[in-house]
Amino acid sequence: MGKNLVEKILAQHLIAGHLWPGAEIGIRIDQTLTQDATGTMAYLQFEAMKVPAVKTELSVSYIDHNTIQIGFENADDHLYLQSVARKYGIVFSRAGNGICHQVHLERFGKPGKTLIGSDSHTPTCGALGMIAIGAGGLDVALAMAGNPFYLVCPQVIRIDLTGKLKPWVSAKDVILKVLEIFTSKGNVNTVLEYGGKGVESLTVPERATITNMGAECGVTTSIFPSDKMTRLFLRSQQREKDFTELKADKDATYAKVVNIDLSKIEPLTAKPHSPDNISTVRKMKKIGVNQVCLGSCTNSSYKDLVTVAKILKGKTAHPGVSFVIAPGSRQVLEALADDGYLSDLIASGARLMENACGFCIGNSQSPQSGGVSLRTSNRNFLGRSGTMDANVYLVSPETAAAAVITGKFTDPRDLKMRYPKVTMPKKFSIDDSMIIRPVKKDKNAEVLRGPNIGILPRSPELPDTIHGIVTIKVGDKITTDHIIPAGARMKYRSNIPKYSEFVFENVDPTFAKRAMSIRQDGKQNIIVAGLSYGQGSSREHAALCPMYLGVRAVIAKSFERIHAANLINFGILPLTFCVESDYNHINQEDILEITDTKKTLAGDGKFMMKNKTKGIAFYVTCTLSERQKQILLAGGALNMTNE
Ligand code: MIC
Ligand code: SF4
Repeated sequence: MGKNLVEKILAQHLIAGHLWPGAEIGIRIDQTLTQDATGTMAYLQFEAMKVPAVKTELSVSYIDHNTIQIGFENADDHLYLQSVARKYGIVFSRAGNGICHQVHLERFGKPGKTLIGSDSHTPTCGALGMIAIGAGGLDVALAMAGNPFYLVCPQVIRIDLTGKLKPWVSAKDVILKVLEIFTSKGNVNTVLEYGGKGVESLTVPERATITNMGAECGVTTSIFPSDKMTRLFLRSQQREKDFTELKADKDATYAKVVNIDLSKIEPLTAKPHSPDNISTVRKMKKIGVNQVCLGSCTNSSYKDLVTVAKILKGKTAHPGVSFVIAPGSRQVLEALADDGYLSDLIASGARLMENACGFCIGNSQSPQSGGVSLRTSNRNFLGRSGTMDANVYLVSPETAAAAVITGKFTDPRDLKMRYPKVTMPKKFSIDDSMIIRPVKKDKNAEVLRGPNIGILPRSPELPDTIHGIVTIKVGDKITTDHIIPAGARMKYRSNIPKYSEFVFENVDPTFAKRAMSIRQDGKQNIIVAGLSYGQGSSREHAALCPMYLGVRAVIAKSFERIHAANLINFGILPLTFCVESDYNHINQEDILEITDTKKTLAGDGKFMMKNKTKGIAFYVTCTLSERQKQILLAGGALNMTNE
């Protein structure tokens, strides 16, 4: 029987388990990436493992998230990361070089390889035909130390693309269509494999927009075949030698096949406050727009920015619109400058930001109160922009450009101009001087720990009885942005006691104080949640900080993959309701109790949870592999490493 692309790459990397969808497998990891906001914890964890050097083929540490540097914290982090990279053989991409996913795609990704990254948009490199997966920092640290990466063997859904995109419709509209079909919940342990005739017309940067935002569906990753387009892209990056052709066998089988005719897709938008809240742009016609932000790791390639430059040439941004651009990488910015497009953008009134995450993570360019912001980024969660009552819509670069001109939501097909044709450079000018390669034999290099570099908190062993208070009860689709905000708070990523003060800040600002005082009284905290708990960012701080505040269990209707793994890594029990409606019988402040935790965990993982306040009981379950049980019993993965 033929194999699909995912099976082929996984089979070549399989170290533990069998490729049976639903079963746990361990795979060899060829490449890792980290960024500065998750990287400091990942490398503190890596240091604790006492391994002399990274054991992967390639590990890259990027500085791209916290580049605003208000106060000493971010700069301390950058120096720590640079010095750790030097000591342990890690490639270091300096601040100013670009967003990790864009740079990795340009300079390092290779068809057929495996990559894990401490960032949920790591699947971007699936555009090159690699298995690229987002993970918590601790899992990335373990992979750098030479351990396998464990995951549930995914089911593979094929997305069969036919037809060609019509003018003014682009890759962003394709992934918004996919989000409309799949939504942002219920897709864990699934890979989306793209195939069909329609794939042939999509360039690698366009494919990257699609694989990048597959993360919003909650899938393990997304992947495209490696074909002629991949070869052209790698050639333009002067690394054609990295090309290998890769495709599914003709008789490959899939869990499901979904057909999408590219020629039928219209300009789409994701409305506030979820990337799966899809509408056509045409329906949004009358809404006025205050801000347009172009960039982020989703849509900041040369093609995206040149398309906008061509649309805006000779025009000025509408007086009601603040127009912001963050190019994806230094390579993109240089090419824009060399080819004259940067001048067109500047002339149109664009406010040029650094080649970094910038506005996307809400640490700058927050919109006005109640403002409408159109962004080409990938997430529009409530408050993520830094303005709690702003309305953020996700759109394609074409729709963004149309709003810059008109000051309101406009279907770009109504601009009454010819759709600009963008030819990708045959060769980009390659300048890797902002990438520092490790020097051999620098084991004695000093690691620089400024005052912002904290210590690694540890979790105690799993207690035999959890007698806890429901410190918070939340609803469906709680994202890790809700659990621990980024934006202005992100500078505390390396200081867990401080960062923990902001857990659930935008949901219930009293949470952290209440949880801490419960912990100080020697009691435990429990979180109760609805469906799809832990969507979005991979930040392990959404587990680490609750752990620090004394959270020992989360009971939810369902969990998202990366967050569930992070909870286990930090010794927090991820429990699911056996009967979903039992969620309705718990209130905040109820006292819940489970006994014999160790025995039950080692057994079938089905716990009887007593609600002491209400005098009732219900069942919750924790379906785990043997390996995960051992981690939880030890109180977290770090307690099992050989420090
Ligand atoms: C995001 O887009 O939410 C982030 C910031 O890149 C996160 C990582 C982080 O929180 O540091 C992600 O996507 O994993
Ligand atoms: Fe950076 Fe935004 Fe991409 Fe996250 S989604 S890596 S914050 S650009």
